This record gives sequence, structure tokens and C-alpha cells, in this order.
Amino acid sequence: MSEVATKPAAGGPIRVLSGIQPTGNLHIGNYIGAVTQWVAMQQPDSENFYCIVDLHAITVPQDPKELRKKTREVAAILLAAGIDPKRSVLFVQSQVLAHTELAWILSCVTPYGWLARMTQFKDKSQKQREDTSAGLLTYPVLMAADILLYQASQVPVGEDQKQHLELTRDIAMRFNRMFGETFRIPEPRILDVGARIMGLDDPVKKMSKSEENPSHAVNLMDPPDVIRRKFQRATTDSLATIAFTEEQAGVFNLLTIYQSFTGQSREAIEAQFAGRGYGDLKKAVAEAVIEGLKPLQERYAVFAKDPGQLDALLKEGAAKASAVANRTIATVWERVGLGIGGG
Ligand code: ATP
Ligand code: LTN
Repeated sequence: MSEVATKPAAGGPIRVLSGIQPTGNLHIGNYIGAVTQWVAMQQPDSENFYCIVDLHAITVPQDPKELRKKTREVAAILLAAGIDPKRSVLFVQSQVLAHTELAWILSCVTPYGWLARMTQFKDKSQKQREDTSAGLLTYPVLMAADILLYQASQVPVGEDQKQHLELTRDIAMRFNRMFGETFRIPEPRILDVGARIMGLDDPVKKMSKSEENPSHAVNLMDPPDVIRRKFQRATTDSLATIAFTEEQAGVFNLLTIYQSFTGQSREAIEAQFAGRGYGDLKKAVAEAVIEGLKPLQERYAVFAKDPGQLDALLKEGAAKASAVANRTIATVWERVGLGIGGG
């Protein structure tokens, strides 16, 4: 990776950063909405940083052993999905100390009201009540630190992260106004198709890792028979027509998953299913997903077998990420007047 100044050049190199939490099982929503974009954005003219955000994971209670296990598991899944360590820096957030450091500094320039207004915080804190941690409130500041440390120009995410990206931009602009131009203002990259995959059991709820119903999400490591069963049970409706209409939330979701996995146009898909029943649709979607996940599942087994190589790769990633992040942090110290100066 070439040397890049951390100054926020107007054009500047294309820098991509995104993060994923090592919690629960990765599902096809994460895959379609985020991971496929991460893979596609590994272009020769772009510098890519992908981060497994374990510090975000601990905003809610985690079992320590399980967290470490999941961190390695997510790394292996990302490599299996096509994240190429020659073209991207893959690392674990907590291994780059600058994330925590910048998060604190940014939290001191972020108005409390901006955080209290975040819909994800409102939803999650309502569920957790007294157990809500202060970290859950400041979670988006840590996310802003992840992005701004690398002077990222583009951030590929699912639709649910749009508000957090807007907040990141607001924090960066506020800091720049207060202390002089320091951070580049990042742009979200959200897909037109598949940015919000819904739960199979309840198509008005976003597909999520934390739902308990086993038929809610299709996980990336699900074997074919489990995938078939989950799609068979998917909620549809009694209209018995197969079309991309928002009123038919369940059918729309199945068609969107089919579109994402086959790459076909909406017109071609509607023509293919014209006059056919929901049973046929469910079978076809299941087979497309099974086929689409097969190479990933096969490669995963190879990466998971060699934890030594995986750890070495993540360590190398953290060293490369630290080199970039530390340059930004040094500028921030200078601008804010922290320490005693002189490096
Ligand atoms: P979940 O809600 O499934 O637990 P999350 O959004 O809390 O996931 P991450 O695992 O960190 O947290 O999300 C990783 C990426 O996947 C993010 O870019 C997020 O926007 C995207 N993503 C999560 N769920 C979906 C979904 N249902 N459809 C499309 N993209 C999604
Ligand atoms: N908050 C995100 C995960 C995340 C992220 C990031 C995404 C943490 N840091 C930086 C993009 C860029 C989530 O919950 N899905």
C-alpha cells in the first residue's frame, strides 16, 4: 500500500473503510448489503480498510471466549467471501489503539443531543432499559473514529447505517470548523438493491443477527437443507402474485434476495415467475442462495483450518492500519493541543 498523506485533499485517493461486528452469525443481509460491496470495491485505484469491530460488540454484554472465537470466524468468512489481503487491509479494531483514542476526543466535540437522537440507540436502549451502557450511546462516535482515522472517502454499508454516517459527517465538519481542516468528509455507499434485507419470518423487520426465531435469518454457513427449510417457511401473503411491489413485503424480500444472488433484472425475474406459485419462488430462491454461498463455504473451511495463518494476517493488517491511523492521531493531538508537543 502506498504512502498517503492524512491531509483531507479535495480529490485525493479513493479510501474505503467499513466495519462489521463479530457478534452472532453473519447472515445474507450482511452479505448482500455490505460484504459484496466490500469485495467489489477492491479496485486498483483504491485503498481499502476493513475492520472487525470488537469494541463495538462490547456495547452489549459478550462472553469473552465467544467474542474471540467470533472475531476469528468473521475474519475467515470475510477472506472466504473474497476480501483479498493483497488489496485490502483486514484488521481487528481493538488491535489499533488509535480507534479508542480518537473516539474519546471526538466524544468531547459531539453534542449529547446528537447521540440521544440516533434511532438505533433509541430502539436498543428501550429494549435494555436500566442495563443500557454509556457505550451504547457513544457507539456512533467510535464508528466515526473508525472512519475518520483513515480519511475514508467511501463507506459501504447497509441502509440501517445511513444515520450513523450522517452523524460521522456532522462530527467531522464540526471538528474541522473548531480546529481547522483535519478530516476528510466521507460518503456512504448504499446499494440500490439489497441495502435492507428483511427477516424471513417477519418481512417488516430488518434481518438481524440478534433475532431468536431460527427461521428469521439465513446464515452464511447454513447447510443446503437448512437454507431450503428456512425459505420454505418464509412469510408471504395470500395475494398469489409474484411481483416487485412494496405492498407484498415478504414476496418483495424473496425477489430481492433472488435478484441479488442471480444478478438478473426485475423484469426478467417477474417474467420468469409469471403465473407460478409461492412454492416455486421459495425453491428457486433457496437454490440460488445455496449455489451462491457454495464457494464461500468451501473456502471458509480452508481458512478456518489454519488459525495461525489467520492470526498472522490480522496482526499484519493491524500494523498497516496503525501506521495510517497514527498519522491522523498525531495531527489531531497537534490541533487540539494535547500532550506537550514535539512528537
Ligand atoms: P445485525 O442487525 O444483523 O445484528 P448490525 O447491523 O447490528 O447487524 P453489523 O454486523 O456490524 O451490525 O453489520 C455489518 C454490515 O451489514 C453493516 O454495513 C450493516 O448495515 C449491514 N447489514 C446488517 N443487516 C443488514 C440487512 N438486513 N440488510 C442489508 N444490510 C445489512
Ligand atoms: N455500526 C456498524 C458497524 C461499524 C461500521 C464502522 C460500519 C462500526 N464501525 C465503520 C462502517 C464504518 C453496524 O452496527 N453495522
